[in-house]
Amino acid sequence: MNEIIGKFAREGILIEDNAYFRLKEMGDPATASSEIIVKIKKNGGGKFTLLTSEMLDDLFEVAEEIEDPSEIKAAGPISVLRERKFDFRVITDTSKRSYTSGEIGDMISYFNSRFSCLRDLLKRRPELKSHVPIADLRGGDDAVSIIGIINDIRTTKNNHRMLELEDETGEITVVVHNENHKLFEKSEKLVRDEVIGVQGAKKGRFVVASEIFHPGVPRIQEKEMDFSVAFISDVHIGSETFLEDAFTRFIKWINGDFGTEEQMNIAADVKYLVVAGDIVDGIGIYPGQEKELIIKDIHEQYEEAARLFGEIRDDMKIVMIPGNHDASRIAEPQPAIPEEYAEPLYSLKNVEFLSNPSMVSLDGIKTLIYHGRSFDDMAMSVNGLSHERSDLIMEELLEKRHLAPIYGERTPLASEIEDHLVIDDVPHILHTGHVHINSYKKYKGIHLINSGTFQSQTEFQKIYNIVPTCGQVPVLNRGVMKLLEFS
Ligand code: D5M
Ligand code: FE
Ligand code: ZN
Repeated sequence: MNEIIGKFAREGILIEDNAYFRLKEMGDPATASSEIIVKIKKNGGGKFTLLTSEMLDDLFEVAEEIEDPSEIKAAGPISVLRERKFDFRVITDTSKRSYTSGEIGDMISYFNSRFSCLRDLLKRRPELKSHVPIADLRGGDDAVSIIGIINDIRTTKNNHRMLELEDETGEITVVVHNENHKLFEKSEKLVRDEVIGVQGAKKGRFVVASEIFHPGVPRIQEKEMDFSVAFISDVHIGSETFLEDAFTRFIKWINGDFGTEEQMNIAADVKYLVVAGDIVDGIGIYPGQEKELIIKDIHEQYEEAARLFGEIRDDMKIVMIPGNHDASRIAEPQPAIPEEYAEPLYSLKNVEFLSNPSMVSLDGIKTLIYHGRSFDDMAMSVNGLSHERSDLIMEELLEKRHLAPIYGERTPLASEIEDHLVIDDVPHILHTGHVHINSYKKYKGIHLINSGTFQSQTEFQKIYNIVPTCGQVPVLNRGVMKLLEFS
């Protein structure tokens, strides 16, 4: 974006930060810059002018006051900006904050970070206010409460459940009796490495649980939206199973050139397009993948992605995170798609590249974006959870306040100094992909959205019996979920 600063600098105009950021959000910043320069010159701007945000406001007012329709046309980019004022903020992006030296010390600090964040949330519950360190538990205590991380889960021969719970002082075995039906059922959804609170009684070497607590989420106050957001993921450009025709129809729709009148009205209202990973198919992701690739070079895959995403109208803000097929580090949190692999994509000025996961504010709507790799582990570890019902998995992850609680299974997690996959801030929207099957649910006021795929069933998915839902795009239309079909 230095070209904008350069353009002004050549005219002797300096841009204040705020004005620069607003300019950057414009549909067509280059043309708008030219028009602003003309206006400043026309108003007799001196040799050195500082373009402030207030000056931009004044320039809009000038545009508003113009009566002659031909003049309104001339002020095109400015009036576009007036209609589309973006209030886009990045709340968390770990791209630059995420680092690890790979030492065992990091692992300890990683779990300490996870434990202390989640314990702070659990401590707010009245039942856990007086929790004690595990090492301080005495025999014969009637009622105790503890908070710990689950190291292991087993079922005994008599079908009771045993949890090994650890805090920074020690470890204890928690027993969940199968006669306590409700609690036993709840304990079926527990997974290794999550942080829970337990209320119970100390009996010998064990704590017999009477209640189990998750950090949990409160019901949130829903926020009004006067705009729409479209969600996609798992485009898999470069694969022979990428559904280019469906994707092209989707682009035509978002540009206002396709669909029924109602669908076109929705398209006109869409300000943001969120892309939750697997933009390209990548290379060497699974054995035998090259046989299914049409584009066998990662740079060329992103070049093709840039061609397609570049067709989207440029007053659409596109927010993009990587998935397990993209060229980022594979361990989560994954930094943004690296520019060195995706230069042509980076030349699109309306795309924001963020980490997986990331949290952004779209005009005040907090949106947590996560590709969803951990769903494989959740579906495998918990009875009743499956790829088809990723909405239920999202519910579970929100209650656990962690996007990928299980360490050391299929989801590679980087043991950072901090655990960036803890959900410390409750979002209005949780958007995921990866499973290639659309799902939607509103849970405690939070929109849980899985955006399916633009890839038809692969050989790999046939083996796992995964039947994708293709070319179906969820759109949050002023707070109401609409699923649009492009396949
Ligand atoms: O994931 C495509 C689909 O394949 C999605 O439904 C998840 C599933 N998948 C991917 N990897 C695994 C493993 N390792 N086990 C089980 N299921 C898996 P994609 O990331 O696009 O390849
Ligand atoms: Fe995918
Ligand atoms: Zn994936």
